[in-house]
This record gives sequence, C-alpha cells and structure tokens, in this order.
Amino acid sequence: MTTKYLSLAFAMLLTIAASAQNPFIKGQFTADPTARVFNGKMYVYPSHDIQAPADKPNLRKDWFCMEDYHVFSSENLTDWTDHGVILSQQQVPWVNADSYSMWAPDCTYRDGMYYLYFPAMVKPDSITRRFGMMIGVAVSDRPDGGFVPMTEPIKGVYGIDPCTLIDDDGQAYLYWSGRGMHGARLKPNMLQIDSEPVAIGNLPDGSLKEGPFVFKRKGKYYFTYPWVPVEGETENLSYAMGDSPLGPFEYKGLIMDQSPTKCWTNHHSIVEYKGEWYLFYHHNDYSPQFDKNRSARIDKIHFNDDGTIRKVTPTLR
Ligand code: FUB
Repeated sequence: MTTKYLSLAFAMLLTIAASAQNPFIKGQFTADPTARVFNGKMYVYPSHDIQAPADKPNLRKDWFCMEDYHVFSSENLTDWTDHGVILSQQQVPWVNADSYSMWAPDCTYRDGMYYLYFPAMVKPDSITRRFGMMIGVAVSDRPDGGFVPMTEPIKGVYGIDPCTLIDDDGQAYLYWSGRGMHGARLKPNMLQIDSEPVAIGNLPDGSLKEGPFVFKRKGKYYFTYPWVPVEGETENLSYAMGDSPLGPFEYKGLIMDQSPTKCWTNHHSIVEYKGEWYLFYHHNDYSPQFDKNRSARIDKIHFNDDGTIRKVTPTLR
C-alpha cells in the first residue's frame, strides 16, 4: 500500500469517526496510553505510532516506529487537548536516534517535579556498552512540556514499558518488562533504583508478558499486564493481586479479552478520576491492515466487593 493511499484511508476513517468516543485521540496514532491525574485533570502519555519514514530504508516497515511523545489532557474525558511534542529521540543523548524506538512511557509527580519515564534503544557505543532497550527519565516542573532528559538511562534497568507507583508511605517503585517482569524501589531522587530488581513471578506461563501497570486500591496492589498465552495469538489484559508492592502476587484472571480488531498488542493503564475508575488501552481501529499503528481507547472499569476486577468489554465507538 502506498503512503498516499494510507493517508487517504486514514483521513476517511478520521472523518467517519469524528463524533465517536473511541478511539478518543483522532488526529494521530496513539498507543500504550498511560493516564495520570495531575491537578484534578486527566493527562494521557501515549506512545506515538508513525510509519517508517521513506528516507530511512534501514527501518523495518512492518515494525513499531516512534520518534517522540505528545501528551494529551482533558477535564471531561471527551474533549482532549494535544500539548504537542514533549520529548523526541533527538533530544536524548543516550538514545540511538536511528532506531525510532520511543516506546511506552509513564509520567509521575513528586515534590513539585514531573518525571517522564521512557524506554528506547541505546546507542551501541553509549555508556551502557550494551545494545538493547533501556529506560530513561526526563524531568519538568509541569506535566505538559518542558521535559529535560537525563544524559544516561537508569543504571541496571534493561527493558521496556516503565510504570511507576508511589506508595502511601512515599516510597516510589519502578516496574518494567524485559526477559520477565521486574520491579525495584526508586531512590527519592526518582532517577536511580534503590534495590536489586525483583523478578515478579507466580504469573501463569505463556508466550509473552509485557506492559506492567501497578496501582493500589483499598490497600491491595494490582499487578496488571498484557499477556499472550499462546504464541501467535494477540494480547489479552490480565491481572494479579497482592499485599505488597513487589509481590508476591496471586493471578486473578482477565481484564480484557484479546483484541476484536486482531491487534497484536494491547497496553493499558487504570486510574481513578472524579470517583470513577477507567481503563485506558489500545486497539488498531484506524489501521485495520497494520497493527503497529494503534489508537488509544477508554472504558469504565468496575470492581467487585472483594476487590477483583470485572472484565471490560471494549465499546465499539
Ligand atoms: O508500543 C511498543 C510496544 O508495543 C510496547 O512497548 C508494548 O507494550 C506494546 O504495546
């Protein structure tokens, strides 16, 4: 399919879906939506899927391609403001800017500052002396821009899909995936881990687990994640519960079935806003033929009296 044809098809789909709630970002492809509430407003930090630029012949045309992050905010979860690019691969000294690998981010607030965590491919000759994905941090005094990246990735954190949790006692944690699921305490500076990574175990085996998202509700810790049980299938969203932030966790079941649009990945966040709980996730609604161009969605999520999660059926539109 030519780029021209894809652009036309995309524009038509945007027009058709202009009044729809889902996907809620209609002007660009967005994936891996991490939702956070700052100052009473919902902010969403997604990945920004694009197509491999034509002048980069070495990039795989059939793979994820992301060079920057936007952030979106809303007070009513219907009208969204795009605050523009908040970080691009060219700004980060340790990132291989030919890799277009600015994958799933997270953002958290502590002591007057906002910390944007993001994975990317390191330069082969960077300080890490290893070739692969690592996780970095960019810092700002506001949630919608001004992020300044640290010059090196977080030491000892090899992998993708960062997620943060700040517990009620003020201790911050970082979770990520990469040869298994991991978690570690963060130092108060939010820039370094303060403990050896802990492997999050006791989850059912399968082909792939990634995208950990951890949150706390009524004293329970929820370890939620996309999971491909059988190779060749697409990801469902699953969860486990526990009594402490680094586990052990007990597997509880599914939050969402595999994608009805046959999107290989799903990646999510779960957040309370104005007394309701919401699941942010993605399918490939606007790109049925190419599931690496995804679109972020929202649906309400509900809990049973015992704290378990009721399965969410994606709204069609
Ligand atoms: O967006 C790139 C990758 O796809 C993410 O890091 C994974 O969680 C999956 O959604």
